[in-house]
Amino acid sequence: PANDIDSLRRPLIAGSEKVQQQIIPQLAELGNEGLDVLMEFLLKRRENPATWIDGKAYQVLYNSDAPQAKEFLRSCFPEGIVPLKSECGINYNSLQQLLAAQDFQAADRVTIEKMCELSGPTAVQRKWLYFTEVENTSAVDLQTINNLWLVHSEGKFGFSVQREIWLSLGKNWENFWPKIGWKAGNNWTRYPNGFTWDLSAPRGHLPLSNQLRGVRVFASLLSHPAWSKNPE
Ligand code: UYC
Repeated sequence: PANDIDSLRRPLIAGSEKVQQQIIPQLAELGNEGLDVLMEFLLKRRENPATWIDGKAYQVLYNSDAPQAKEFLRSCFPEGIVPLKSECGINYNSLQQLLAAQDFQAADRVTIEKMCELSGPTAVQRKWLYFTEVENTSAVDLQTINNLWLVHSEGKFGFSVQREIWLSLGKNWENFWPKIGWKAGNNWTRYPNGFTWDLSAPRGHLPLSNQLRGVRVFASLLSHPAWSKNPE
């Protein structure tokens, strides 16, 4: 295995994203020595904002039973690899943990809850949002939620991904919904079991926004200044 490790270590550090993506699961299969390489990799990159490649490496360690991996994460990344910044005193640990575990369905529920928390107690009670509340939502908090989704989904899921697709289709909802798997022909995808709760879903499939009360809330979210400003 020493040979295998050496032949994987270099391309993990210097290779393209595509190469890195292939190497991470190979290292995961090599036991403790593979985990050591992933830990070294994460530490080396920790000065830079986390990408979905960091997410992949982190998830291997997070989902491993190895005591050394648990101890490493506890001491070096106790809150994960995305800074859980909030202007509203909101705790994003549960969302971080569900996404690290790739439990996208539970993460989607928590995302809806956190969005309501961000708008205050009346929205929490109501369990859904007015578009005016979304317009006034903290950009810092939206970026935190979005970064968690991006980093833990190979860059496939998140509001910014949905925004990019929506803009590329000239904000045409009838083209947008089928593109992200929310509608097929005349049929809305049924909540929750019609949706695809893993990475085989189309880009932009998650997180969900209920369209029952119209598109205005989702339009506000996708138009929020958070997505055109640089991260703070
Ligand atoms: N649901 O169909 N949705 C719910 C979606 C629609 C409906 C929740 C998404 C169309 C009802 C989430 C789509 C529609 C409820 C989503 C979708 C509809 C409900 C839970 C594809 C009928 C029960 C959170 C666009 C034609 C609750 C929440 C209620 C729930 C998401 C029906 C996350 C992306 C137009 C009856 N749907 N929703 O908001 O509000 O309750 O009555 O979008």
